[in-house]
Amino acid sequence: MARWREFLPVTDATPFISLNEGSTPLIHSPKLSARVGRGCEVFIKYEGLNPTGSFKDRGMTMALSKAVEAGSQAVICASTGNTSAAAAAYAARAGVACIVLLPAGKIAFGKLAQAFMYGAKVVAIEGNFDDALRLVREIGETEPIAIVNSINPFRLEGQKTASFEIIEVLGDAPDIHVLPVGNAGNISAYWMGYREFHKLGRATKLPKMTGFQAAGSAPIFYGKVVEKPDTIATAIRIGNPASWDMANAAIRDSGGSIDIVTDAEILFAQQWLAANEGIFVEPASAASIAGLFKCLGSAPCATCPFPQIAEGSKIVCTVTGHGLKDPDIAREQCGSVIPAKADKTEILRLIAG
Ligand code: AN7
Repeated sequence: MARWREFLPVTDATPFISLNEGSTPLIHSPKLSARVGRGCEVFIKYEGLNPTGSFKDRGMTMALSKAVEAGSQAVICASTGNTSAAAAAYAARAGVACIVLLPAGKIAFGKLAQAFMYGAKVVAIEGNFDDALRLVREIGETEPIAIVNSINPFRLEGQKTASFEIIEVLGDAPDIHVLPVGNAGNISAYWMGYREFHKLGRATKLPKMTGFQAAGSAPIFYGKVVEKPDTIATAIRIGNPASWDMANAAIRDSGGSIDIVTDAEILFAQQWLAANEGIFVEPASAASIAGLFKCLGSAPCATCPFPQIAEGSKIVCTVTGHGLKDPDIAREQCGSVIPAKADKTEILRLIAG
């Protein structure tokens, strides 16, 4: 991300706490392009290939750099898993302490393993992400600990660089950008990045920002706080998003939409993407692909931008985190082996069946 420094709130005095995040591949999907039809092209921004396996690294390099610049000795965040993994890694890199508040029992195992290995202090609270974020805000008021959740504005500054990379590769902004929405920081950050490059003349247009929430955790779609959010996509199990207003503005100002996808649709899309394009993402990330399928199906939302899509449009779907983050889902969904003796004849018989 160092190459975007001139667009980031850093000076020569800012230390550069980095693990070479960003510059993730924008992968063309022939199969999804064919499904959209009319000469449209679909690209997948594979954010699972960041150093800790999610897009959170883009924001965390900035948050930790600024925290260290300000003299912080410790950082804290609430998380559904990926923010804590990134915070723990960048804090380790910076040599500062890291405390993470997680909703007990609702964190995918890969993410928990990361927080442990990077040496964070892991606190599992009885409550959901929204409770954890409220506690982090309270702790930040009285303790000398820097908050590195996306209420820290440097996080979104870092995350906006994904838009820059997309414009760089496509030569312009896409027409539609589809992404999962949880705490709503990422959709706000992408919109910030697109507008910034548009203003600078590096893009001639702005994409319609099209967000998807899990049906059981969809406060923005329903327009009200969800007290008990629920979804298999634990990363986006959030009932009161921190960047709610910014996300609404991005959706409204871009002519985009916000819609929901069910857990079944998410799991189908996750398996479809892995089995058909070789891209393995975690369930929350698959919400964007599930959303694309919904847009193309018989029941898109009232403001869906796809029915009006022009011939040859470019669509980008962000997939936010790596599939290995949540190994239990893979085991539950499709984990079956074929037991066999170490015998060639038997193996050939079994694989032919
Ligand atoms: C894989 O880690 O909120 O709408 O605490 O991990 O910007 O919140 C994670 C969110 C999408 C939603 N996909 O992004 C956390 C956390 C994945 C995620 C989202 C998250 P935002």
